Amino acid sequence: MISDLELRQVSHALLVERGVQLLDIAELVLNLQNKYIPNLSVAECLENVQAVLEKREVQNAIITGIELDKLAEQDMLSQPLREILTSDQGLYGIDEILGLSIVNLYGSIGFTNYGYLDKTKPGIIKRLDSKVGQSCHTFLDDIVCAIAASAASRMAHNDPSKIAIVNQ
Ligand SMILES: [Ca+2]
Repeated sequence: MISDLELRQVSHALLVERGVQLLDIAELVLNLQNKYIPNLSVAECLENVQAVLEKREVQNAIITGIELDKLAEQDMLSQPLREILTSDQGLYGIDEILGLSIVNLYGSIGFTNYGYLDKTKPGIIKRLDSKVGQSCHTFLDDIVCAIAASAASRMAHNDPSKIAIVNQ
């Protein structure tokens, strides 16, 4: 069986390989929370992102989603899935469900943030969403939104004084 350490390293390396740095995700968290939490630092956001990435469920979602994105890019999926993924069809929805499987681990606050990031597409999400060449990020954009939303939720749950304001 793959060890915890190996799975963590592989999932992290996959994010980096696909152009996502943990700092990019931390900046999404900062963007979500800095209007509610005064003096929030990017370091605190990064710490929460790293904690989310420690979970095996999150690592499994990362390696599964990114693998499908890569297979779509390499033309190695059968139809109609290949076409659905390369054109990022809005009605597919399984990419969002995979993201939700991450958000689910962190309580209800994460859902609002997940929806907000998916709709507004700030920072790295926008970059992933703009198609460059043959790149396919159908799953990755939702995974990144979900990690950021989960990190924000984790932060709020760890400090109950922040729950009410974040939930507004
Ligand atoms: Ca997507």
